[in-house]
Amino acid sequence: MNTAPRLGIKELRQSAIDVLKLNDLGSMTSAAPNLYPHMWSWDAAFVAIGLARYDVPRAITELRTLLAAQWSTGMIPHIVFSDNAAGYFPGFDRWGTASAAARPGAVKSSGICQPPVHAIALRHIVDRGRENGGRDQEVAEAFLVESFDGWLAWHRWLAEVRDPDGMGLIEIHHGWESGFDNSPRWDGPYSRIEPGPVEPFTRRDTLHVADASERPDDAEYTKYLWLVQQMASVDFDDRAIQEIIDFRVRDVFFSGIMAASSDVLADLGDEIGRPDDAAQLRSYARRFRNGVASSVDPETGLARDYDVLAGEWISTQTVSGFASLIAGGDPAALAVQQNLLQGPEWMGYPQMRFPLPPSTSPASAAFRARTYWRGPVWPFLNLLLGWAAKRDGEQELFETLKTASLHQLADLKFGEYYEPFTGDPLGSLNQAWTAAAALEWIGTD
Ligand code: 2M8
Repeated sequence: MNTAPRLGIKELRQSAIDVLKLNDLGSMTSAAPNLYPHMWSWDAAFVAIGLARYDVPRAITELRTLLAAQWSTGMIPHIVFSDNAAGYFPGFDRWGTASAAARPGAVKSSGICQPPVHAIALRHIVDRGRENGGRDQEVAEAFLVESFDGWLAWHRWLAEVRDPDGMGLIEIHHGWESGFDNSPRWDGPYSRIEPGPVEPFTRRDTLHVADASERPDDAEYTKYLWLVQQMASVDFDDRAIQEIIDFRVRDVFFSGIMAASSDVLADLGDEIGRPDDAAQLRSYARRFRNGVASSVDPETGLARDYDVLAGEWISTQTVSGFASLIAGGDPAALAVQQNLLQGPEWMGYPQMRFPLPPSTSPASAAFRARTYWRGPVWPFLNLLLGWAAKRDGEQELFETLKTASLHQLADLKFGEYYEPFTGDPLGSLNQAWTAAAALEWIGTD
């Protein structure tokens, strides 16, 4: 049953396509027109999912551009810089990756990564290609064969370098790697950082939002830049970074994505006759699913990050606590999380404008309704949760997320994030992955 609101769907679809076109820089899509004038790794994957709904070859170009930035280690960098150097801080020069040995010389990129949602995007491209048939199918299947080794190297790097002890939890070295930049998840680890001298800087992000208090503050930015300087001091050699960096956290949401994505890539590997690689990817999927499961707090039912330097679990009420729903696994454990997610502290919180997960529970003291990763609702995350619900046969949760998302996005603003109680779009408008999420919701039954 399609419970999507009928009115305005055509207009929403066209507006979403217009937003992706507005952000189209040729062979990459900027994450947002002004605030983020470059390509971001996990944004690109969601953008590709949206593009695949109306232009399979263009979706392929998006992932191909990202993969061309892959480091020789296997790492996929979190920013691939466009030529618009002036628009964003920190830009390529400030990152200090120019002399990093593993960076492909022709492509300017940052030196950290983001969650590996890419195999999921590749799956969508192949599926859309097959549905359309003809030339779309041909190019999608050819791209799968062409790019498989790149994605495999990416997953191997994560498994070997970022989880060297096989805990099933990926270690990150910067809040930016999580994608949840200033989430309360990272308040503890950041509170213990005492930055050394940081070169002077002028931020640009605050120029592009209506209210600067929605963004992280200057003290937070100083720490973000300090970590970048620490990494640059060892030329972004990842193993050396682990020895010196002031931020070492095992990120449970990243790990949940790693589990889900490894399974997807394994299936794709099987389809192109790579059974050994598929078996290895399935073992990664099991390892990270178990890692996520082992982090669940028996008292709250939420999955937790682990602060390596402090030697303690991080207990916050953020949406990352639902990492098990992304990772998949034991149906009984998933049922607990599904109920929690739809319950009164999350989607069912009484004042919610739409029944969608806020990034931090309004029941938590850390909740801030308008501040970035501290409370607002993020449309791309809802799409990811919906995808996982569908995978696991949770049709009711899927329909709830879909209907609410389509209502939320009917404002045609494509906000980066939304105020949970008023439904106001916040951050950047015309955010690319929000438009992509709209296209994908419209396309799925
Ligand atoms: C935000 O992060 C960037 C840094 O990577 C920033 O604030 O400058 C996050 O929301 C991140 O998850 C996202 O990928 C990026 C681009 O949309 O913006």
